[in-house]
Amino acid sequence: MTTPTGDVTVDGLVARERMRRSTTLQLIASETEPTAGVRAALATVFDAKYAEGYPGARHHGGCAVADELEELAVTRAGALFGTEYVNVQPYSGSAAAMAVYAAFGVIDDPVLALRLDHGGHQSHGSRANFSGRWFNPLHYGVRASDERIDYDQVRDMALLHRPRILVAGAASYSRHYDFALLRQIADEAGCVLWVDAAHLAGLVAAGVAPSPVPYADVVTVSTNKIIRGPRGGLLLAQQRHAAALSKAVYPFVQGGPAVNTIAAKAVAFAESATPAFADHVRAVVANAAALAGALTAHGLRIVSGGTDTHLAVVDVSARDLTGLDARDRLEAAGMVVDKAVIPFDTRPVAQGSGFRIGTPSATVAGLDTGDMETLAGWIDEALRTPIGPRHRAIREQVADLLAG
Ligand code: DSN
Repeated sequence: MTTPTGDVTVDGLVARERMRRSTTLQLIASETEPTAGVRAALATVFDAKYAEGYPGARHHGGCAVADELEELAVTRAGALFGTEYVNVQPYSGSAAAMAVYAAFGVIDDPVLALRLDHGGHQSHGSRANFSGRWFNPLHYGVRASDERIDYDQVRDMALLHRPRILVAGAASYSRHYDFALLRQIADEAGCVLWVDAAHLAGLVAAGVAPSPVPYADVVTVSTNKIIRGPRGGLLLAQQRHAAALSKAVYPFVQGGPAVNTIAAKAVAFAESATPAFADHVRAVVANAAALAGALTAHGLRIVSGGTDTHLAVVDVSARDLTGLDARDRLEAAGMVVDKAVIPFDTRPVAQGSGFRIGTPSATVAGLDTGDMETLAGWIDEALRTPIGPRHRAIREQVADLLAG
């Protein structure tokens, strides 16, 4: 329960959103629930503090406590991920991404990343994003045969185009990466290896996915996906890149950091180092595998045949549905997902032929692998018919499940 704002209109919207979140199932792969400690840290007096610069070298006065806080967050993140350089100031994963471009690239440099329609992210060279407008985007893809990254194509393109930055990491790719091979390719091509671990970082912190830290020049993280932290970003890098990255974050990309968010990140990093968090993440991954397996048993195709992570992309083209139709039918039945494109999709991005599911929020809500079988049945049923009474009935069953 949050403290009322005193603004009746805003409080009304907060109440409605709380009701929506507690009575429907959040299966959006990039969402989790911040912990109570994280939410408490966000609402502290640190939200008033200006602290442009870095500990010991601030533009503003009165930063001694803020310095201690930032150093604490840096130390905790360094220990959690085993990295030399940490920057806790990025406002978001996208702001951290922009700092990577600023630190390592100049306008028009070639940047090689996973195709957006194969699961990549808009900050990896979408023409609608600064990365595709100010840099020269080149894209590798997944193989048609197994929908896994085509590392031969990565190498061929890297050697042909000699990009400034090779990017790994994605928004909708459910398989582990071969970071050692990516490092080898980056060395052969003489480029920087940037791993966008926005989605992966929580899995890495819990030890359930390979860490990019030993291999990448720089790793970007979102602290609000599987990590149950505040909405924000994080940079991890080799020490030799410290000066370039620090200057890129502040003052090139950002002004004063959100000090209350840094407090919440410090809380989240400590919580993410506990055995309880590792157990939680193992349950997230087990739930994703169970849900993907149960959906397959209902005849739905999972892109790449399954998942190693917290997310999966479900192909609905055989049901003669678009991803948008699927999203709407599922939401009517109380299950909130994202529409998605599938590799080699023939439909426009605005519709797509699939939907993306993720299990972090459902796992926080207490659901287990047995519940995933139930969900798969509801998903299958909700996809079969246009929105109607059966969707409302499933929605009530979802609410009952969440009410425990
Ligand atoms: N919005 C995030 C996601 O849904 O994956 C990416 O930034």
